[in-house]
Amino acid sequence: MSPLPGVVPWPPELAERWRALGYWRGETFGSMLRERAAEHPERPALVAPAGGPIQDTGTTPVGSSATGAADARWTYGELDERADRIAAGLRALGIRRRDRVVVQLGNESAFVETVFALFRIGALPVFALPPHRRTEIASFVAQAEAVAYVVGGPVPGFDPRELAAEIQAEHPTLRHVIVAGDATAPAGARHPFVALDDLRAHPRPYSAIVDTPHDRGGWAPTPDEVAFLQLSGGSTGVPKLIPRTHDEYLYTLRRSAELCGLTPASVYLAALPVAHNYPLSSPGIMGAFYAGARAVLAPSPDADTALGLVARERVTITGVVPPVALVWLDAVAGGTVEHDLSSLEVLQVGGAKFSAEAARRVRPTLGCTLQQVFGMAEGLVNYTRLDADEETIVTTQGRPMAAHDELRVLDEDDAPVALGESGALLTRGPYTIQGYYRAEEHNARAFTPDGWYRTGDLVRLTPRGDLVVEGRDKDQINRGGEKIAAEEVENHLLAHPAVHDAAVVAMPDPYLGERTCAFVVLRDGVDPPRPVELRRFVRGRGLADFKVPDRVELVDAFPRTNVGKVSKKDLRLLAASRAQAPA
Ligand code: AMP
Ligand code: DBH
Repeated sequence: MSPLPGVVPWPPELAERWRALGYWRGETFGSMLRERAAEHPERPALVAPAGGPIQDTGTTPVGSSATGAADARWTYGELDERADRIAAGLRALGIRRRDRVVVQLGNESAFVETVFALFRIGALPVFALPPHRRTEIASFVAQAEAVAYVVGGPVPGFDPRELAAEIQAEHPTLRHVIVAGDATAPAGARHPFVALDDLRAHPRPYSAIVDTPHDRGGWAPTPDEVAFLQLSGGSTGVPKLIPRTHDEYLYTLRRSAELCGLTPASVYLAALPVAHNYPLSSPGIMGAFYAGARAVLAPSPDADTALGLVARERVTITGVVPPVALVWLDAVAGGTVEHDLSSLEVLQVGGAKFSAEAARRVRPTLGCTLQQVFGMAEGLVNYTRLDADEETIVTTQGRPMAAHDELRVLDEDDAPVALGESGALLTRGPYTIQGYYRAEEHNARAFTPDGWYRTGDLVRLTPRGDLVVEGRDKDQINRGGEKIAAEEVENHLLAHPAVHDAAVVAMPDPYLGERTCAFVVLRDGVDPPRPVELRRFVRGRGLADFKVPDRVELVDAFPRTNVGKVSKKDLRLLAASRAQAPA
């Protein structure tokens, strides 16, 4: 089959190389789950809370703890059967191979069965995150020309069904809204909504319609096809979509499972929203399934909920972002939560830089091994090795997982820095993408002509080949692991009638690492809005809450560089000096 339009295909000689070297083994998600279910149908695959997820937590902890008992307990056989029924239901709706489907579900069992169903029919999930709102979802639907949008039930302050009806009214490609829960459509909705329960009740499983995982009739995807579209944290106006193929992504699961020490006896706890690349694949729930292990979905990363699940489910490994790790360390050290953590072997921390100081507390406080993870949805993932010495574990962000991951550390003129010096990281290898989806112009900047991806991260390499993340040269804020493109927020501020210019930068935060500070120049002669009104205005534009500027500063003009550009460097210094002052 010809490649999906808008996807930069792997050059054939490289694809051949990754196959010859054994990275790509001709697996698909559909065949993987089918094989596991055939090998050990009775083995537990998934534990998920009955009450559904607490939405809108982003990747940072919420104050309250969840009460939902973990109810769904599915074996591999059951998961496979459920995915198969839903796949048949999706097909009966008319959803076809290569169709794009925006999935916005939290840490609930519906996420897992739905994405496996989509994989099985070769439709591509677009992995929206729970905090995303109108502008993000509309942009994903438009970029992907999505035919369906899968949502969960309402949460306090947000009914995704209302959003779905609104989006559907504006996007004619969006034929179906599928609800994991009560599928009553709001009054005035263009079409009736479909309940996931009804899809699951399909009389014939998909495998009865289509028999082989790689069937010749073109009903199931081949390993070289794009399996899904992941989101980029981005540095541009709207998040870019990242096409990942079955073959290369399944390699990342296989290798991650190995480097994270997964065995069939392992229990992985997803404490962050599972749609994110990290809890999905590093090793994440998908790595756990690959290894025939068990995945547990936590409805929230707060210490009591997540650590309570560690104790109850005998969790062996989990992955969090630095602020969550800090909360857990403090909760355990301070005795505010007292759960039995003796099963926990590995705590992964990644998504943003974890300070060496905090890293040193992990083993003595939690009694487990720390694994730092420096990854990106575009591909490259680095892990500290579980058997590395403690100093390497606490002071580096690991080394690439594949022997054939190539790294370059370059200065501002794209010349290699001296070994050990800090510079911009470029990479290519057996699972790093060749380009974003439908983004020709952006790809020309983000990739070199010979296929290197410019990560936008500033790193240095230690003499032993480990990476230390030193900063960033992309215009992005990393708010405790949640990435915010400055330009995206600036565009929303510029839409305010009183705003003449806006510049968004990071300001240091002891807990999140960074928060956002928006500097705003007002138009002459306007009635000046208060900072809080500008924040409210941005929120009212319908975007994820974590993107609303934490602080807004009104200034008369921006500092400029020699060539007259806004000096974000100076603004960051200014933001840092004001970070202590009351907002
Ligand atoms: P994304 O491209 O949205 O998937 O985000 C990936 C980015 O997150 C990387 O390019 C880094 O900027 C950041 N990141 C991920 N893990 C780490 C880490 N352990 N330390 C520092 N930054 C990280
Ligand atoms: O931040 C990330 O995107 C990330 C972090 C750790 C990631 O994509 C991953 C591991 O796979």
